[in-house]
Amino acid sequence: MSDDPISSENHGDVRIIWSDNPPVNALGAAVRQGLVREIEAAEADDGVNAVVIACKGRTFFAGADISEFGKPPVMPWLPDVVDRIEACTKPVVAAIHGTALGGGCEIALGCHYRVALGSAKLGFPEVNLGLLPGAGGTQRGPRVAGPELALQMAVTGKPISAQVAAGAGLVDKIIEGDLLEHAVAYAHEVKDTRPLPRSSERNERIENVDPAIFDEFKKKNAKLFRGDVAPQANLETIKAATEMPFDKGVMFERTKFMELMSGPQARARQYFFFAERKASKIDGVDDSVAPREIKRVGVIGAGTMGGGISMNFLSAGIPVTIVEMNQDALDRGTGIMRKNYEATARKGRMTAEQVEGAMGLLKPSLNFDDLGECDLIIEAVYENMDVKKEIFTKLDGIAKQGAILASNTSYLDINEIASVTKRPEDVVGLHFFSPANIMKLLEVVRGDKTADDVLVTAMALAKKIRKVAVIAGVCYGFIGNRMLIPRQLEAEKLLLEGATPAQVDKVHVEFGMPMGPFQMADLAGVDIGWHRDPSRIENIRDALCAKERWGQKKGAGFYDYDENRRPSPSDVTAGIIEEFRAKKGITETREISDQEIVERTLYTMVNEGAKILEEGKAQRASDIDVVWIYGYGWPVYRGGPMYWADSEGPDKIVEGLKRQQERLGDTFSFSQLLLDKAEKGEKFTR
Ligand code: T1G
Repeated sequence: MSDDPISSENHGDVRIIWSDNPPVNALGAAVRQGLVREIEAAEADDGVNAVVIACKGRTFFAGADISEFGKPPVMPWLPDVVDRIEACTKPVVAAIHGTALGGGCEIALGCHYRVALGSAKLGFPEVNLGLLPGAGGTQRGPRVAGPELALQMAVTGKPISAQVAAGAGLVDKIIEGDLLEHAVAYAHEVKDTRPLPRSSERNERIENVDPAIFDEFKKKNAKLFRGDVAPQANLETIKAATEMPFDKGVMFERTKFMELMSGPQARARQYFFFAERKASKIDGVDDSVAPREIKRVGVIGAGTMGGGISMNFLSAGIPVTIVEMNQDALDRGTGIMRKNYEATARKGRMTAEQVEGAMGLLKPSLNFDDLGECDLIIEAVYENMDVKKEIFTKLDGIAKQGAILASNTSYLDINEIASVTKRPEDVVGLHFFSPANIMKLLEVVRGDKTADDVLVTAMALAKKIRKVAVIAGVCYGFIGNRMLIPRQLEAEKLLLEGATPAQVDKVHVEFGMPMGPFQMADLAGVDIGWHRDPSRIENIRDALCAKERWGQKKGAGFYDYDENRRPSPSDVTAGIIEEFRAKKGITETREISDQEIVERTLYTMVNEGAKILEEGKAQRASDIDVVWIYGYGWPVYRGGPMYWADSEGPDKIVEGLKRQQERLGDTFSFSQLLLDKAEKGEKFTR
């Protein structure tokens, strides 16, 4: 293939301009240069009366080339390319398939007409990169699709279907059948139409717009605006289209775009875009290793996790055999799965047929031997090593040759579980996060003997069930939960020293976490991992559990909850903390600064992350960031714990931990890797 990704060919008097720039026709410099060259050539060619812009491969332009960001700009700028297309004196038709995203959608808006396959999607996902449509999209979008839809697309970053786009006027015709053939035919239809419908000149939809729509949108989507700066900038530039002429509007767009591009949040989000994709690469495993075929999945346990895990596969069209000990448990579990699907259908995200289709793939069974027909069996039972060993021993005798045997354990040793089987190479950890049918993160835990093709299968399956998978090594808590341990330990110690649950949680929420350590404990269940012996009270959580203060599900945990699960500080919890202070001989409490809370909880997490790296339990620092963003809601605009540690500076982290060392106690030790990075001025993620 020539280096030039842009070519052209004639279909009679229609010129087709092709882009062939795999994998997603990103609008890199060569594409931009080629598009301008070919538009000018078509314009100058008397034998050409109309132009079609189309892309080879799986999608129309999926946006600017993100890998060019931060590098010296190469002309022409993307806005100039869009302007040049729009200025063409002959009609230009965009032939859209796949996903016309960001700059791709802007190229389409620069065209005079847009036709699209019914399966195509269009969107402005720039906000997910901490940006806004910077090639005129904030000004052309409202003019063509209307300000409300443009606002929704730009601020949420969510793509819309070709049908919705057609309904709004963003797409002129939905094509069923051969896209190119119909695009050329459409070009023939419009070739003599004048004046050309230039998006920048269409003002009827942005006049007399009630400015209240912007405040209403922001109120309805307040969550999107918390912490992130890009959503506000997107709203302001879309609003500008309703307040100023096009040329002023694009200048305002450019100013806001450059502000965002030069800010820390865009850099963090762009880092994360690639970090997420890098996570699927398995170091040391050749790309030629093929995945095993998974035609049927077995799930042991129809509880919350087993049911949620099953739904992932059913929704992806993969049959599931779910096994339980008794009919009641089986009926309860499958009933909850159906209820979940029906709730999704009520929200319009599934049809009734799809619900029946998914549930139709489910085979409930009380017979453990039925798992013999499965290619992958996932154990999702009680978090107890003896129970798991017993199950894997049985599985070893039942599962067919080549079946993958997986445990959904959150903490336990996969090597120990594998050791009871004669096929340790087929054993892997698949740690789903609760609720398993919702949370995107999947930790794939690699045992010492786990075969490469088992890992490859797990990563491929994760993509198929729309999870983001990260390889983790065997250690207590793998990556995410292992870093949670020092955070929870320090958070509870801070309570004894004088902080309140609300103060600690507030620091984390202001940092950008969806909730703090104690809110999270109450949501997930204070009794998770509790030894269940109410007479054995060794820490605050034990005391809460002994009083059945198991969290939101019991109406009380660290906080008290009203009937709408609204939290309030609890005198009972305060009393328990007092009792523990007395037991520990802490006679006086002290004022604790927010900075100390950051150092004691977040800096210790970074230290643990560095240990995970130096022990080889994560393949790369960015994988740790993927785990915390998808598994625990770490704010994407901070890039993840290890990226954030680089922003703080490893040296500052070390200083902060040294300040706290006495209070961290003798269980704390520095990661040597963190100390080395601090000393050498090196970073974890860049
Ligand atoms: N630039 C560079 N590389 C990209 C890319 C992009 N825009 N999009 C994808 N890739 C790479 C990706 O890294 C991966 O590489 C491969 O393509 C497959 O991607 C001025 C400034 C299109 C829906 O934000 O949403 O336009 O790992 O694994 O799951 O207004 O990629 O194989 O080496 O994600 O099928 C706006 C981002 C840019 C779209 C396909 N556009 N991409 O999903 O494949 S900013 C976006 C996606 C902009 C202008 C502004 C998805 C996809 P590798 P993948 P997928």
